[in-house]
Amino acid sequence: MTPQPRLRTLPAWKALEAHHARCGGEHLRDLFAADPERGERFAAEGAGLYLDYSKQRVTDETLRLLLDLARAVELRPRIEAMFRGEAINLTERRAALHVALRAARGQVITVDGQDVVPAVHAVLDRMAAFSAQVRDGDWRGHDGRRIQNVVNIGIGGSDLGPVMAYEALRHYSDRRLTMRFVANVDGTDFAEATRDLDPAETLFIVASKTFSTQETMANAQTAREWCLGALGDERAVARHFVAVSTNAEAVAAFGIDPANRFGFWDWVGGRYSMGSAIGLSTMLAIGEDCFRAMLGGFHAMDEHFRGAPFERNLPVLMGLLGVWNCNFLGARSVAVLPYEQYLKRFPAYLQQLTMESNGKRVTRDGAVVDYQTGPVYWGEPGTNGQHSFYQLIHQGTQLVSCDVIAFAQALNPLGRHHDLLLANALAQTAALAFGKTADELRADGTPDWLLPHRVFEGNRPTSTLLAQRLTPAVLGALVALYEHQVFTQSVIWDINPFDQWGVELGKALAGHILPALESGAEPALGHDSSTNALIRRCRERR
Ligand code: G6Q
Repeated sequence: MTPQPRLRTLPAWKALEAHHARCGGEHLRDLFAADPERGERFAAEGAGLYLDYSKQRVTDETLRLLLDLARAVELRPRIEAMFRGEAINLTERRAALHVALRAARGQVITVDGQDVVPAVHAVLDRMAAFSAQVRDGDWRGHDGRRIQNVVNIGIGGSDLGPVMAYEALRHYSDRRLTMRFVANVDGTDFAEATRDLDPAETLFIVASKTFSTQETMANAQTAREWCLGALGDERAVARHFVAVSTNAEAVAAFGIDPANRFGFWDWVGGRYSMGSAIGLSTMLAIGEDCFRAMLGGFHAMDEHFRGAPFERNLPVLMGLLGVWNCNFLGARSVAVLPYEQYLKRFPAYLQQLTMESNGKRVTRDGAVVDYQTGPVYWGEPGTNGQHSFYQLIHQGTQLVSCDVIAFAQALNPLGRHHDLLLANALAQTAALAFGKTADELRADGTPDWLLPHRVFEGNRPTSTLLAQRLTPAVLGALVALYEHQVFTQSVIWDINPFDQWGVELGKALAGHILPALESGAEPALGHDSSTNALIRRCRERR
């Protein structure tokens, strides 16, 4: 029998539908007017983060029904199954145990009967020793010169986390090291990342779980040639290349000393791996203590997610509010708006975390869903976005929900800059919620003909995440918050957030197109007529 999706048949879901039909249109203006305490009541705190969700379009009743839904889909036991290391990634038959990467020494987490925490800490200790050597100048290049540059080569989960974390924690980084990141197979990425670097002073980290990813292998090979071309000795590879990978054989075949491989495990998904050895570039930049503080932040949020009652549980609340926005209010996208320049790559990082995880159309047992799943995530740091796409969020025809992220303290206090920044962040959430009515505009002297253009409907939902300042621990907590929000939503939508079959087809097709592009002769082009014509055109113009 063809499996059927269950979600919409659940009484808890039907209750939400009925509730939405009754009061889904209520305006935030009225909700705030009716409850002077709303701004303080609709808030929760955990792991150093304060979440204000009072500007979400929910009432106490909505929250109660959403929490009923969380119980109906058995969220609590599903969280436990993840933390216990069960093989919850069903299609790949493995655990999804990123929480073990930040478990405290001595904590016991077993996979297939084996405690994985000692191995996690053994790798962390090796990373720490290596990072200290490089940062202290004890790890030298082939000709004895100090390493000044570190280039991380990796893509997807082996790039986005490391780049984001480096940018986010740059304030804490050792400025003597130049950090670069190469991901794209487009040669420009490598060329621009290395054009001003001296190979004798450059260390490459080849970060690839499988050590077989086409882009990463192409870039690693180019790096090898670039390095050996200058240093002229195969033995230089041992001083200028280290690997982060689960694939020991392929690392050795590349010529990297097995002693310079930092391993991790198949129960760490790429987009959940920034706390593993994939974070080696992060540790090189910020040092062991800051890296461990970041893991501490992750861990604090893990504990909060596992232990806090759902009504005060940040990832659960954000997950449920996201479901409400997406499935009931019709918001198909979420804008992530960090009012913190150091978080400029955070939206890009979140895009992979959220969309590769929850961009799925079938349930865990293969039924085609009859409801929306993961929304589109996008964003830019404030205030820049205000001068660009905020127009659509305020006055466009589609509903976008926003996550505004802000910090009470600046890392670079400069005159009034931080107050200006914060004032903008808070003003935007108020403007999005309350808008500006025709009456208010008239009272301000707006002429009638201009009113339709100047009216802000408001009622645009936002969540505000506030922390004291952007520290390594706060970054860890923030990332873990989104990881667990994604998990919460995947449980509601009954999908597997830990696989990514949707990236396979394009990879396979590229493998077929490459020979056609590279061959000189006109081959029997076995593709569709559009692809054939494009191949021919590219070849003619090479
Ligand atoms: C993430 C994905 C994917 C992966 C890259 C790189 O969850 O699995 O983005 O991280 O394809 O893979 P490798 O690390 O194996 O090179």
